[in-house]
Amino acid sequence: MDFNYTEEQLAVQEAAREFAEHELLPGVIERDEKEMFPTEQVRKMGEMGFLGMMVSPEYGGGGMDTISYVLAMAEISKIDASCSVVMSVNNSLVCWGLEKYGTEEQKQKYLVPLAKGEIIGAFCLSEPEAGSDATSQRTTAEDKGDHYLINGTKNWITNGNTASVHIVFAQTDKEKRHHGINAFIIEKGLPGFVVGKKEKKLGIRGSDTHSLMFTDVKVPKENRIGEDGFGFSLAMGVLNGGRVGIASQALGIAEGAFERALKYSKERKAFGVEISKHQAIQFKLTDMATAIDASKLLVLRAAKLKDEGKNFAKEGAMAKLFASQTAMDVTSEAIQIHGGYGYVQEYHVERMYRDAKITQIYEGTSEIQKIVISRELLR
Ligand code: COS
Repeated sequence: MDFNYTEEQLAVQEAAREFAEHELLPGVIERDEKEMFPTEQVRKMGEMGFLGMMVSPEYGGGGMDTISYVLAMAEISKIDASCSVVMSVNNSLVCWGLEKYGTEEQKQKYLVPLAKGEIIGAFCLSEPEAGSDATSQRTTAEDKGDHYLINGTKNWITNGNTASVHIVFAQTDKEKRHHGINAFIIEKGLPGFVVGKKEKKLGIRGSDTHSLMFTDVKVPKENRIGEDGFGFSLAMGVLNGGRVGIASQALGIAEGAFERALKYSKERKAFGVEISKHQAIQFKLTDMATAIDASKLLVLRAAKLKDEGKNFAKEGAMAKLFASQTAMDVTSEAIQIHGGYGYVQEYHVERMYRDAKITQIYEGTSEIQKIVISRELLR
């Protein structure tokens, strides 16, 4: 494996770092506290090309590889995971699937503005009773000839209120189980489509998470993605890629907390010396840095396999499983190193600790990643 980044990858990483430090850091504490969606920041991310990084330039995207994407994701996540989740969903779960499986009309109408960041998208798979058990979709899509009628409820939808375009999964033929599931492009504002309550969350509090209700929502047939019954395959394929993005988000959160802890340990004095001179702190920093490097290698391996068009489901799941645990461990230790200061807002690490937790839950819990990995191992 080549560990050298290309000039272009380094330039993307640098641009993301600068952007995060100058545009995302100011106000990040307030946005978290007040649960404010980062409207202006997301608009700028769109202008910078961060919302459609891997989409071909033909459809308004940056035409970049997955390595560039994960490097940028990590940089944005170092500062503000509420912004990087918007980026992750738009790039991995919405744009990628539309580009790969959408019709030319769907791409022109939806992918182009999504890739340019003029609008943002949402991925609506989870339901009140179907999170990990994603084949048990209760939302129905009744085939009415030239259109489908959608009925049901979706839960914990990132970008739920802000998105203009929702990729919604629904069961058309229950007899066929997951082979009867379809994916639809549903525009916000269609009659019968209601955005439910905004969730109050432990972390990523700037992001906009809602339940969505569909009552007899009429969706034209041309808004189905792929052949009849292709929806579940689409969801699984898209989530494989999404998990690499979330792994890089977890990596970035861990890196951000580590950088702050390292800096603080060289400034703060206790017992007459900087705390970095104490072996108790040195060992913590060592464990944090080692786990971060291991996470980075797993993330880059998965990204590289994806770029090479090889199967990366197991490697992506491993990256997410390990990097999300690393984010939990490193943010916790970063607080410990900061002591009392770590427990209060202005040192940032308490927010990172809260933000880290979701990386073990969304786009497949750690337990689901273990299912994906073990099935591949035992295949
Ligand atoms: N990549 C590609 N295809 C996959 C896959 C993966 N990682 N995991 C499962 N599949 C396919 C299987 O090959 C099978 O297809 P076929 O019947 O055509 O062979 C289909 O999906 C169903 O799989 P299976 O029969 O194993 O179903 P199970 O219900 O036992 O398990 C899991 C499916 C648990 C893997 C699936 O429901 C899952 O990934 N759940 C988590 C969903 C998730 O991430 N939710 C978060 C929502 S977005 S925030």
